[in-house]
Amino acid sequence: MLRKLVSGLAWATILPFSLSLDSPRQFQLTVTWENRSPDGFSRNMILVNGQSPGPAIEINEGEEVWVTVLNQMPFPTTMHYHGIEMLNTPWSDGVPGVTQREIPPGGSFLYKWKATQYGAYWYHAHRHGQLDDGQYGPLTIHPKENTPTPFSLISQDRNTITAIENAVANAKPIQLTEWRHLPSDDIRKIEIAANMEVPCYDSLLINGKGKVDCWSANKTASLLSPEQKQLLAIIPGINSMTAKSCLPAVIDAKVIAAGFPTNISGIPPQIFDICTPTTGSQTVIEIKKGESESTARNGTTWVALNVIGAYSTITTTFSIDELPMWVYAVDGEYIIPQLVNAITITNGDRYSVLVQLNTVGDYTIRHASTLPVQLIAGQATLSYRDGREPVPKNQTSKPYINEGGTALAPTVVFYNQTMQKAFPPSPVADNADQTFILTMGNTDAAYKWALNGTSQPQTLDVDNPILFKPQPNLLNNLTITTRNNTWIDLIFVATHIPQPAHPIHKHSTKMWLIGSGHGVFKWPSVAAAKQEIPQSFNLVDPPKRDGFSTLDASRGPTWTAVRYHVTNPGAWFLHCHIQSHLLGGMSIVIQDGIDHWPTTPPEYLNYKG
Ligand SMILES: *[C@@H]1O[C@H](CO)[C@@H](O)[C@H](O)[C@H]1NC(C)=O
Ligand SMILES: *[C@@H]1O[C@H](CO)[C@@H](O)[C@H](O)[C@H]1NC(C)=O
Ligand SMILES: *[C@@H]1O[C@H](CO)[C@@H](O)[C@H](O)[C@H]1NC(C)=O
Ligand SMILES: *[C@@H]1O[C@H](CO)[C@@H](O)[C@H](O)[C@H]1NC(C)=O
Ligand SMILES: *[C@@H]1O[C@H](CO)[C@@H](O)[C@H](O)[C@H]1NC(C)=O
Ligand SMILES: *[C@@H]1O[C@H](CO)[C@@H](O)[C@H](O)[C@H]1NC(C)=O
Ligand SMILES: *[C@@H]1O[C@H](CO)[C@@H](O)[C@H](O)[C@H]1NC(C)=O
Ligand SMILES: *[C@@H]1O[C@H](CO)[C@@H](O)[C@H](O)[C@H]1NC(C)=O
Ligand SMILES: [Cu+2]
Repeated sequence: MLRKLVSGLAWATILPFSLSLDSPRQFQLTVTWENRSPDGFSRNMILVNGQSPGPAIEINEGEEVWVTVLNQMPFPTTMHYHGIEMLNTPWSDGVPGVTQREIPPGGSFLYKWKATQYGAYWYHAHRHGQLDDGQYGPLTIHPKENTPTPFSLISQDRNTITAIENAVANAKPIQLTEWRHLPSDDIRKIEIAANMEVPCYDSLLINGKGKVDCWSANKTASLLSPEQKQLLAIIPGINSMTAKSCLPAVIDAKVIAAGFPTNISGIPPQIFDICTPTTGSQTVIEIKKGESESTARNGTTWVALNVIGAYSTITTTFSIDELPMWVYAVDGEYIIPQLVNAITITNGDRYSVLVQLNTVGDYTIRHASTLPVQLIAGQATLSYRDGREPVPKNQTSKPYINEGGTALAPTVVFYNQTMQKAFPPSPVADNADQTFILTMGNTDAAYKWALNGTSQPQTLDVDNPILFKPQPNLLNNLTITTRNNTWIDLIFVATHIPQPAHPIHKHSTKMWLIGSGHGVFKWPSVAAAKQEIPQSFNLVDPPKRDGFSTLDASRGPTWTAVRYHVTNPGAWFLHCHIQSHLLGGMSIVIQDGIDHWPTTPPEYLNYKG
């Protein structure tokens, strides 16, 4: 509160409505459909207040937040606040057909919620593939005073800790995305016509900037993983990736289409085969020595970054040349810090990291895909300057990873989620009250997916959101129902082989990853499985997040078990965060706390635009 009062003083005279400390923090996000060229190629895309990524929403824990979304696009939309639990405000979660009606062209919607958490979050569209068209931005919540922090585990020096705290209070978002030259709805049409996903991108962006980088056949060949070599060998005569460093469509049709009939003849050649380089542009994060209070007395400057995996499909390796990173928070919550050189990042992930700058210079920030379907990488620059020292000439930083996302030396340490420990500890219940086993896989086409045997229709019944009228006894493979204050196990089983890892995201409250393994999950519950394979479970101090990747099932069946506590009644979406899987139907709705169902306020219930 103190911080807000101080920073609010300057505005008090011009913004009379914000005089009261209890008045909500108000933001207006205007979304438009306009021509821009993030990677040097011009196309129509979604801007939020004239930019993509959209402006940062920065608030303090405990504040009421009002976000007005004004839709000035020629199609409907919604806005979701990824990782925000929406305590007692499920109608502001932003999922069309689950929590609200769509915002029509020309319409607006007032999202009201309370910041009951702290840390790094993000907002993004939750309609069709609009996230891929640029509708996303960072959301940062500063913790309440006296929130215990893990920084004394990084340094015991009081002055250094103060520099770290100042860096963290000014954490800079690093938003990572793929980019395509065709709008998401066009890509979807191509996928449906081909009866197959087309996971081949034009560029990778960092904070909305990048370039089309066409690699020589030699460079691509030198980066091939053993798995990619194996895949290329499937069809005789094909032994190289395409000009965009993608697996050729014929190989995808054989492998990822998993036996379904496909028709690749209608796929435009620029999707897989034609690469036209651009100059593009690059994000530069400028840090000046001594300019902010994050420079310690001994001259070291600390920088905090909120790294956000805003990806559509890929998983990457993220790294900053020469700069080890202290990972101090994951999905918004503090952890016991891990000192690493690289982090594997997937769709929806947030990693808050601290780096220490001792020498002026330019340090390259990198992300590189690790999925077999494409070799692709992107860069930004962390530029550290001191007014008194000369700028180094022609300096290039030394990378930890290559453009295939692989460590360049055995000493490169990756972030290890298995070792993730909440700070302070966040215990999980010993037993679950209810278990749901959810199968993952395709249904009747290679572009259709399901969380339990039934694909969610591409558009839910957008005019009749489930929140407004829950159905307690629904047994349709697409809905699960719980009672408030119970513990729930969700066991995701990949039985159809092959299938990739799925980054499963749950709306509202977070989950604990209590176990995972290879093979078939042949037990009715975690309790039963634990009797036989106790080493596959951690119920003592498991990682807690709002999204977990299931285990890769390209070679055999796998299972992944998460547990969560029902504390916030409402209709919550549970889905794969790979956009083509989500659009292909890989989602279910959880009717949490059916016995304490919230009453939707009339302005949401009667919303028409
Ligand atoms: C590509 O690699 C081959 C084999 O390693 C080599 O002979 C050739 O000179 C390389 N071409 C270029 C353009 O670097
Ligand atoms: C395959 O796609 C092409 C181009 O879209 C179309 O003309 C053709 O009819 C399709 N073939 C089949 C068997 O569906
Ligand atoms: C300043 O202190 C930190 C540890 O608190 C240390 O890692 C760093 O190397 C020091 N910087 C200089 C320039 O000595
Ligand atoms: C800078 O480096 C590039 C490539 O490493 C080299 O071609 C160029 O001559 C260098 N320029 C100067 C001024 O040293
Ligand atoms: C991650 O940590 C776990 C538990 O300490 C360990 O078993 C595993 O080998 C580690 N993974 C990697 C890739 O280092
Ligand atoms: C649920 O999915 C299974 C396939 O896994 C299917 O056999 C069953 O009919 C579905 N149930 C309903 C109610 O749709
Ligand atoms: C998932 O599908 C199985 C098999 O059809 C079914 O028995 C089970 O009830 C379904 N689960 C849910 C939550 O719908
Ligand atoms: C749901 O249960 C949680 C945990 O016991 C409790 O804090 C909350 O007040 C309950 N919500 C309602 C609406 O009863
Ligand atoms: Cu998926």
